[in-house]
Amino acid sequence: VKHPLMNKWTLWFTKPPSGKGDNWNDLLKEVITFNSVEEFWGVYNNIAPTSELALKSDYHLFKEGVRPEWEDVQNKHGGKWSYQFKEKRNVPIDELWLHVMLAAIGETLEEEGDGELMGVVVNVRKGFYRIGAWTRTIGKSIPGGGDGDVAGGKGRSTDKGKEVLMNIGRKFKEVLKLPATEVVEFSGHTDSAHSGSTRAKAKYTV
Ligand code: M7G
Repeated sequence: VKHPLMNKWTLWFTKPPSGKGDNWNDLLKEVITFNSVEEFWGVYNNIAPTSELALKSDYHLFKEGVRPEWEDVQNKHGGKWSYQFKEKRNVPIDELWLHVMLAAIGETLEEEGDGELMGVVVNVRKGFYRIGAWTRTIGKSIPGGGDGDVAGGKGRSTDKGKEVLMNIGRKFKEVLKLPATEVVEFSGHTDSAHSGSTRAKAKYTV
């Protein structure tokens, strides 16, 4: 018996660069797509844990049909909640990443019908791990996006849109078991793309 997931999910891997001239696209690899709990564990039990990955590796778990890139049509108006764990030795990163993946595929990061969560990602970097949750919007209606936000008009901030994002941020922080004193930041992908991920200005925090 297979226990179906609400969505199909695709695991992606970013290989560390092997030399110069490697661009983002050469390094990003699609691994496998699954849509049941059992298949998830089959995949999970057969891949290297995050703690054993080389620096500059990433895992991305995204809804099927969404590439884990800013440029994807479903991401280009969106952003991400993210948090950096700086004490790499003391962080149970494998457990944290597992819990984030389970929250994503179990659809507990957002409310049914939000359609905001695109995927989750873990980055292995010198000096830190970063876990992120990517959303389709930055709390605004998307121009021509047909998201039903008639009253808000094109691209205008809406309280409802922002509240959906804030709820995802709060849930994400809870899954990461962060104390209230820690801050999880949301930034839009266009800011990340223009200024480099680390310098993107936080738009919201929880
Ligand atoms: P990062 O992995 O988000 O963070 O971006 P880091 O700075 O902590 O390593 C690292 C670099 O990877 C970026 O500066 C881009 O060159 C490239 N990169 C990352 N992402 C998520 C994308 C993407 O979605 N599209 C493109 N074109 N490049 C990306």
